[in-house]
Amino acid sequence: MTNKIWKIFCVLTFLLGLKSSTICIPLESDTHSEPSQSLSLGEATADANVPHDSEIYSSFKGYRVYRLQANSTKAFDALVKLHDEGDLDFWKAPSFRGETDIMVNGNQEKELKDFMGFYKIDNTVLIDDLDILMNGQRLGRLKSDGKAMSWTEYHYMETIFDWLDGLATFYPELVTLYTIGMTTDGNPLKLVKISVGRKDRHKPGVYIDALYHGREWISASVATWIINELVTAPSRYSTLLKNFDFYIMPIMNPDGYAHSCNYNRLWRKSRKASGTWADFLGCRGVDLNRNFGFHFGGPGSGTIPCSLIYRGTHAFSEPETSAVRDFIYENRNVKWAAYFALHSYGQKWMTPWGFTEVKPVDYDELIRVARIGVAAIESHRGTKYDVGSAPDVLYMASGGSDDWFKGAAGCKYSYTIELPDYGFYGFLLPSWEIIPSANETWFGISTALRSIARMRSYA
Ligand code: 0X9
Ligand code: ZN
Repeated sequence: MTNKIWKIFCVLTFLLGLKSSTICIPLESDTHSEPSQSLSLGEATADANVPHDSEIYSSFKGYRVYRLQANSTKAFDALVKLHDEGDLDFWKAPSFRGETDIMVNGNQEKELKDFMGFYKIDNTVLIDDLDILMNGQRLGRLKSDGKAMSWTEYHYMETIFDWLDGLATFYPELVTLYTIGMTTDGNPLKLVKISVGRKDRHKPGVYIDALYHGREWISASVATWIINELVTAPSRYSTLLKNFDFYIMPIMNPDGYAHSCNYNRLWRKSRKASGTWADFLGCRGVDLNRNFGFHFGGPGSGTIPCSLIYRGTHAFSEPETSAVRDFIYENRNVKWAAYFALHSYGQKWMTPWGFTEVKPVDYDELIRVARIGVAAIESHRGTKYDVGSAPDVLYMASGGSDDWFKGAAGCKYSYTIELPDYGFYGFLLPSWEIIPSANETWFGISTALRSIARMRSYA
């Protein structure tokens, strides 16, 4: 689509009242403030397998991330309104406590500064030059760069999937690999089961998944680290493996991850076209963590395809989420003991419910176990986490996987973990942080699981 046609659409949608602000969303609107280089990419990205190069990879030159601290209700309410207008990419949405992180380009920066001045909002520049930070983190030039799996760098999904295939071949007693579905772009949804003992017996299940959101790279690295630990050193985890079977899905959103690797590092949603006017604006994908079928459509989920938190047309409308639902249904003889959704960033260990401020009846028990996990993480190298329900420590959001695992799949200990960092790098956590983050996270989860196993209260 040319720039001109894009502008006409932009004006039309504005006149139709589809956007409330004068800042029109650029194409590839997942970032809500996409640099102009990406304008031609709206339709060109259907094939996620095209290798990236510097000409088509979105540049974030002149982009900054601000950290804001609203000190009054008036300022906080204004921030929420700004967030809901959807024109700026809030890396961290306004929460009742804590900070708000917002990414802006040169033009938006002035408006944001006026806004912060007007509402007397304390602020600092968190990331001064996004482009420099991002350039240091580019993956290799080709989608399959032939690299071996490691945790000293981030990897393309092809490397991760090849490694999973290899695990299934080399450890057939321990590892079963499932492809539970295919994405719109034709990528596999791979899930690993790690189990000791008789194959015809089902132990209570622990389900861990990651990378719902394309830009949250650290989550897939942590999930693969956990797989590697369990498979290559099972004797270290004999108590856990005696009590539980592990089901781990390191890349829930392969299409979004590919897009983040190849085109736009800050892509969040999946990549399916909606078949509506929004496709002409280059808006694609669904927020997979708004598409699950437990209180689908409630607060904190978007109705417009251009929204960063677009929930899709109906619950489980997406191949990624319906594949998980079907897998859980097909394995209804498994009692799900615990669920951990790995996201980033912000260092939070969150409980359901996400769709309401009302707490589940067993909230205190969920918090007790979460505190055990968080204490273990902190004991490792001092990393601090917040504990609480999603609305209490972050924001309300409906249609999340954690709510569905608890509310529909009957999994008592259901959590979403926002991995590091706290915000100096945001989504762009450097690769030298992978191993320390993975180590401490797994120490936290495994310690929490030992407590769950001792209680036997998941049944
Ligand atoms: O908004 C989300 O999906 C998660 N945060 S993120 O920054 N990684 O996008 C939090 C989800 C918490 N769970 C629910 N609200 N159900
Ligand atoms: Zn996320």
